[in-house]
Amino acid sequence: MKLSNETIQSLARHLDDCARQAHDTPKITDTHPDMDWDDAYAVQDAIRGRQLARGARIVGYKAGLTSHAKMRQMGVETPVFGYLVDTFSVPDGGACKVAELIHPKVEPEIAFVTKTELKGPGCHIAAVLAATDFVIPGIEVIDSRYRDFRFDLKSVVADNTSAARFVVGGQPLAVENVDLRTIGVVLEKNGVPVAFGAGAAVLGHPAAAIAMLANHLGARGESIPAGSLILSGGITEAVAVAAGDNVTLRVQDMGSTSLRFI
Ligand code: OOG
Ligand code: MG
Repeated sequence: MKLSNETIQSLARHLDDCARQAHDTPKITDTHPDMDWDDAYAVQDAIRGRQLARGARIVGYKAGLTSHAKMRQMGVETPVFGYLVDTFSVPDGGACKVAELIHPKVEPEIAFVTKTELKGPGCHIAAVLAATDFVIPGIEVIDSRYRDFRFDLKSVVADNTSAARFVVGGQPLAVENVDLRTIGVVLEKNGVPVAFGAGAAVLGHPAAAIAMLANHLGARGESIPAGSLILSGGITEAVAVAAGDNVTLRVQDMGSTSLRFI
């Protein structure tokens, strides 16, 4: 760790305030270029602590920057991990208030729900599939607190990987009944298909993102509890949205989920 606890707490307060007030900020590595990975995850943990102190509950985790489309769009080369709290959740078909966000974008994802604990190191795709209760379509609404979505990996980790809102819905599917590599996804904005892909866009197999997450948490002495919801990462580039937009994600054999921006 390169930063003092005081600096970590003050960066967490700053990013948390930006999210609550829908204000953007330059990326924090501009002022703290020596920040290391442990510092970045420590800032993320401190933001989580602030949210939990306000009454939020952890519901799961997310992997991000797991597809080449996303890595290319953001100019980075490795996945990152964050957490999900209940206050991010939008009901299927529900409304998401744009005024509470800075510059939201949507991502088509496959969400996993676990039935047993997953623990790294040594976690692999087969262990993830064995621990998965079902998969279900999920739209993640990301909203980087950084100006113009301009960040490096450490800044985005500190910012809980741009997590803001999510919706899941459609037909839950048991993983033994589906090849998640070839499953097709269509993201529609206002009835117009705007992004398409297949599951293999995420690290060759979306379950690989969950295994990476378990191994990442394992290195920190943490695990993924049974009953967790995990977003495996955007299959395509993220799509910007504005008030008035309706977004639907259709996933092969898994129905659809949607949300409205107001
Ligand atoms: C970082 C979060 C990326 C995903 O699914 O790739 C992410 C960002 O692009 O702002 O959630
Ligand atoms: Mg995402």
